[in-house]
Amino acid sequence: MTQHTRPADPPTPDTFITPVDHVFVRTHFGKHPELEPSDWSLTIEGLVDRPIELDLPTLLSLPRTHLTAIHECLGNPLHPDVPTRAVANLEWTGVPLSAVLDLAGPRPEARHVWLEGADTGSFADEHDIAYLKDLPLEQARAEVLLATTMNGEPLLPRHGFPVRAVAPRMFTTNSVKWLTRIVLAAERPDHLFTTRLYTRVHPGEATPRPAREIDVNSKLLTPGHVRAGTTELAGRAWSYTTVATVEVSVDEGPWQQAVLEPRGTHPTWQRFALEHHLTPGTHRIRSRATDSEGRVQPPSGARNEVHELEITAT
Ligand SMILES: Nc1nc2c(c(=O)[nH]1)N[C@H]1C(S)=C(S)[C@@H](COP(=O)(O)O)O[C@H]1N2
Ligand SMILES: [Mo]
Repeated sequence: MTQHTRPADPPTPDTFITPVDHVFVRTHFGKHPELEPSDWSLTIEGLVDRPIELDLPTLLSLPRTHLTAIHECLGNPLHPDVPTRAVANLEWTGVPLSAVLDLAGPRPEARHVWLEGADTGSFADEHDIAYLKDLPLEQARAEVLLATTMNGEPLLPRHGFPVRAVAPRMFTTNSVKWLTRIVLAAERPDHLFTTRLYTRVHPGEATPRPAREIDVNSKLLTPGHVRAGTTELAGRAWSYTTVATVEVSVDEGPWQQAVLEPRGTHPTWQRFALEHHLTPGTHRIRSRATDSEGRVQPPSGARNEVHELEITAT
C-alpha cells in the first residue's frame, strides 16, 4: 500500500478539524484515478427493484447532510496488529446512502451492500482487482454518506473525487473512494479486501470478523520539545462509542486522570490534557483511553496499545 509521507497529525492538540493538507492518504494500487465529473456515474444493481445509473447532477440534487467524524486507517492489512495511529477528524457533506438505495428499491432478500471504487490494480499478489468493500445493509442504511466535500471543499482527487463513501465510526478502509458501483446482495462478496484481508480475530473468539468498528484509542500530540516546569500533556482520544476517561502516565509513574472534553452528537475525537510538572531532561509519556463500554487500550501487542511518546523538556 502506498503510504504517502503527508503528516497525519493536526498542527496542535487544540485542532479539532484536521486541515486537508494534514490528512493521510491511502491507495492500495499506488495511483489514484482522475475522474471527470461529466464521465462519472454510480450504478446501483443486484437485488433491487429498479437498477439505476445516477449522474453527478442527479446525485447532487438529492438532500445532503453534514457529518463530523473520526477518520482512522486500520494500518497495513498484512500487519493488522501494528499500531500506526493514522488518524484525522473531518467534516463531510453528502447524500445519505439510504436515499440512493431507496431510489433503486432493495428487495427483501438483500442483506449486504457492496461498495466498489473505480480504481483497479494489484495488491498482495492479486492482479486486476477492484477496491471492493461491503457492509450489512441495515448498518449501511443507518450511517453511510456518499460524500462530495471534505472540510467544506470538493473532495480532492486523492481523497475520492467526485464521490466517496464515508462509513462513520468504522475503520476508513470501509469508506470507498471514487465510488462508482453499489451492489445489493444476499451474501458478502468473497474478495481480497472483504474476506481475505481486513478481518480480525477478536480476543476470546475463533472466527475472524471484518474490520469495521474502530477500537478505543488515543494519541499524544504534545510536541517533542517543551519547556521544563508546569506543562500540558495533551492529545486526542476516540472510539466506536464515546470515550469516558483518559489517563496519562509520566516516566512509569501512576496513571493520572486527564481532563477530557465531552463528545457531541457526532462521532468525533475528544481532546484530553493533563497538567504536569516536568523536570529538565527526557520523559516518557503514555496515554490510555477507556470508552463508555469499558473497553481499555491494552498495554502492548495491539494496534491500539497504549500510546507512548518521548519528549524533552529544557
Ligand atoms: N477506492 C478506494 N477506496 C479506498 C482505498 C483504496 O485504496 N481505494 N483505501 C481505503 C483505506 S485502507 C483507507 S485508510 C482510506 C483512506 O482515505 P483517505 O486517503 O481519504 O485518507 O480509504 C479507503 N478507501
Ligand atoms: Mo487504511
